[in-house]
Amino acid sequence: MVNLILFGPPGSGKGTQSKNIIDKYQLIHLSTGDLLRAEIEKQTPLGLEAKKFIDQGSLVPDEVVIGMIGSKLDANPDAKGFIFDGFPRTTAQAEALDKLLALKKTAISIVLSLEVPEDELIRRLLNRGLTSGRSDDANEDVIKARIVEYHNKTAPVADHYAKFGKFKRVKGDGTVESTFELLSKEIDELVS
Ligand code: B4P
Repeated sequence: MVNLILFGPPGSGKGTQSKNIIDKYQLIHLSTGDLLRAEIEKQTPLGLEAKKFIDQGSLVPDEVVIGMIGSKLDANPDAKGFIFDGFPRTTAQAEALDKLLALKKTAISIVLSLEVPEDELIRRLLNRGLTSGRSDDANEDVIKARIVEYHNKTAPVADHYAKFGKFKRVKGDGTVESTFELLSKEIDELVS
């Protein structure tokens, strides 16, 4: 079983590359951003609560996203593997994920971290905000708040997996195609 974490700051290409990876490697895609936006769209109590955080560029509380991921893992008992996109975003989430996977007698295979300079992240997200309708892409202040959250709360997740030799940086500022080639090279080594 191959379990990947696609890691990186907002706008680094996690969602974009996940789509390519699931097509090529038949992994189950678990994106906490997509799951939260679906809850917001349906106006569920969880979605209404999460929206308050997302609109400000803050992370949603750990227990909310950990619960969502736990349910999705249980719902896919026959999966060949998972790609975690946008999760874990805190060390507490990483520890919870490790425990959830251990219960299923599996573990994270590798964390692939997309490295993109900050000015390019801001440019991409503002550009997406022109058409996405996403409140968190709409203005530069919220985008900068998301990047600050990333440095304060998410970047330490890299150390958590580096300790186990499971963290790999990948250049993410090329084209979508060239970045996918670099990621594929890493994943091919795992599946071969
Ligand atoms: P996410 O949906 O995960 O948002 P993201 O990080 O902005 O998305 P992503 O990184 O996948 O976007 P991509 O680069 O592919 O989270 C949104 C919010 O939900 C968070 O801020 C937080 O509030 C909450 N949340 C989610 N998960 C959480 C968790 N685990 N814990 C707590 N809170 C959580 O795409 C960006 C743009 O760049 C696109 O327009 C794309 O087309 C473009 N792009 C991508 N690659 C490119 C390339 N190579 N060249 C040019 N443009 C490119």
